[in-house]
Amino acid sequence: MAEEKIISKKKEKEINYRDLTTCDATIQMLEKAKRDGVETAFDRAVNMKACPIGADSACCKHCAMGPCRLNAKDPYGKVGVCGATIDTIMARNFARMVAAGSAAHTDHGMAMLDVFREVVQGHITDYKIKDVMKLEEVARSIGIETEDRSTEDIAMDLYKELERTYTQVDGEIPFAMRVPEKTLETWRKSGIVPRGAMREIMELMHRSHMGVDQDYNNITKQCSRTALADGWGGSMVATEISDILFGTPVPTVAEVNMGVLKENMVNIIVHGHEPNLFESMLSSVNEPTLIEASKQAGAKGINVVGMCCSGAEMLGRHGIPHAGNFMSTEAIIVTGAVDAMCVDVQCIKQGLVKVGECYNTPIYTTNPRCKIEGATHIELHENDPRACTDEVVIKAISRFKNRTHPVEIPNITNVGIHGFSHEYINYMLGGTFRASYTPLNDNIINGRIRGVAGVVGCTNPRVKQDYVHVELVKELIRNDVLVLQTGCSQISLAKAGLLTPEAAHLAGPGLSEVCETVGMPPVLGCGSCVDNSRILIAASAMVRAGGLGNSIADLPAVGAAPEWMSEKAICIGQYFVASGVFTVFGATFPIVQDTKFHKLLFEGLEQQGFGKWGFAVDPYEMAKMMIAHIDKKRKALGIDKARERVLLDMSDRRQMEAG
Ligand code: NFS
Ligand code: SF4
Repeated sequence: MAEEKIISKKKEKEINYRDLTTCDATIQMLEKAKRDGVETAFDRAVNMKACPIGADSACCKHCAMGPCRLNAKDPYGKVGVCGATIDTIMARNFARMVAAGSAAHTDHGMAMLDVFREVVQGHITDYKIKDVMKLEEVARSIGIETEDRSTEDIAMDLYKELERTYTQVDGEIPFAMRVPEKTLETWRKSGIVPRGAMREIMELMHRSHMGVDQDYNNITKQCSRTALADGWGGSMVATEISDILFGTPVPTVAEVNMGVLKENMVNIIVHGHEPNLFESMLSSVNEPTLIEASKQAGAKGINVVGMCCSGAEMLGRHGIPHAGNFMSTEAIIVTGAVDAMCVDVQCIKQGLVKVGECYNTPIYTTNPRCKIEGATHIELHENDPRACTDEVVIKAISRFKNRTHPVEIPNITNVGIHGFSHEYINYMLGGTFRASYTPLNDNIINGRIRGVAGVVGCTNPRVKQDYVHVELVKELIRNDVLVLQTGCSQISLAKAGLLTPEAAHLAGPGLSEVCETVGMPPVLGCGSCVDNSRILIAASAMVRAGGLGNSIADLPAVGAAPEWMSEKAICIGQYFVASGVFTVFGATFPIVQDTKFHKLLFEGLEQQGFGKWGFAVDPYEMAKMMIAHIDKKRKALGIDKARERVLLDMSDRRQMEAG
């Protein structure tokens, strides 16, 4: 599979950046970087031949008798020194990715929960409970009494309950109560309802150690359990607590792309994942004395913009502009206009520091978990977050005053609507008085909407940036599939202008009719990667609303991460699959085809009542697979005929209108 790459890698150093990305702003900056003699991940990807054995996951270095390299062309021709088969080796490698991905999301969620506890106990005063209604809803959803109780009492109970998501030794995590019954039953039968994330990750690390679990079936079970501890655990807690502390997103008009930088302002980028840094930065840049200081320095003011998932969350919560996704983080520094890049955790390329040095843009790390050699560390302490973010602003102002490099900002911005929380989708489709998912289900049952797809995840320099995301989503909506988005993928589509109600004309007749009636875009931006949990909640709500089967696996719903690169993405994929969703990945898949482990992930899991994995590099092939799956589910539900009728009806009507 490693050979099936979208970009043909050239031996010679001459790179045409148009082959590597469809983002015009990024191309402009990469070309400038080339003139300036500056290198980015795009250049390094061309010059770094991916190890083919590693790409197939046919290499094990879990002990010093190895590393052992098996041959993907003859997968059963050889075993490791300890006797491990290709299936064991691949399953263990896969397990380690799931464990790392789950750890990243759950550690993020736990950090949010720490902040929440300290806020509730009054030790942190810079953050507050902003959304009491959401607090009560989340509390009720896991059986906490809210009637006639103080916000503090409810919040403390919620804290104690949610702490179990991480620390619980035995029993089911609290949000298991949100899982549709039949889905939960499938998990229970397989013994994969997560206990606490710490326990699941620990056990998965243990079992994938040399000489422990050497049955790929059994390893896969613990992969599912650990991944579910992320999706229905760590990530879901991160989303819900962030909403409670900082507000539940509602549709908000916002700008994306590099044009959101302003030459005459102090530009600060916040990049990473945890909203507490960004919230504090917002407070700092609105501080009158700091604004005044920026003016003293000759700027028109302070301009804060987001990147990656930090930014994706701020789009829907506050309408803060977003400068670009993962593969644009180095390129944007090339503008020379970035006076500070402030980061916390995850998806932060070490290469940023070097590019920053070339353009006199300092990178500020703020989280004790993430320091980078050559970056300046200014730690954010939640009991006094402004100390950190004020200092970054002051330093940025001084960098503005002493800008040494000519500034070139690509003059491109794209306006779109972001912030479709599952609460809002409910409200939007159901109306004020009967908020529910029933109208969505009705439109699926009557065939106007063929099905629902979650298209999410990273960008990756091994595929043409944004291209697969955009083409896939266009193809899906053209076929009446409603698309929900998060993370870097959402930014790809926002740049392509599809997060607007006007994009409804690109949708098929059924979906466009629904979009026009409701006034919504055919592509709904739901937030950051942890906000994939919103998609899980929406899927559960669809099951509960009725008419589309009894489990998530029955829904005409699919998922995709077409340009994935991170271990977090693999974990997300596994929790979608374990939740019952057919999930297609692009770029590359770290498993050898025609092996037993491959068969299990791509077929076997579905037979056990879960979803399954899919893989395709080409966006059109990917769309075809996803639509075929949706149609299969429609058929099983007996609603395939309704769609034919509605489409016939529509073409009649159009003919009548034309005539
Ligand atoms: Ni998700 Fe967010 Fe982007 Fe990928 Fe990275 S920022 S958590 S991992 S690259 S979508
Ligand atoms: Fe080789 Fe087995 Fe050691 Fe892996 S665990 S490196 S397959 S001997």
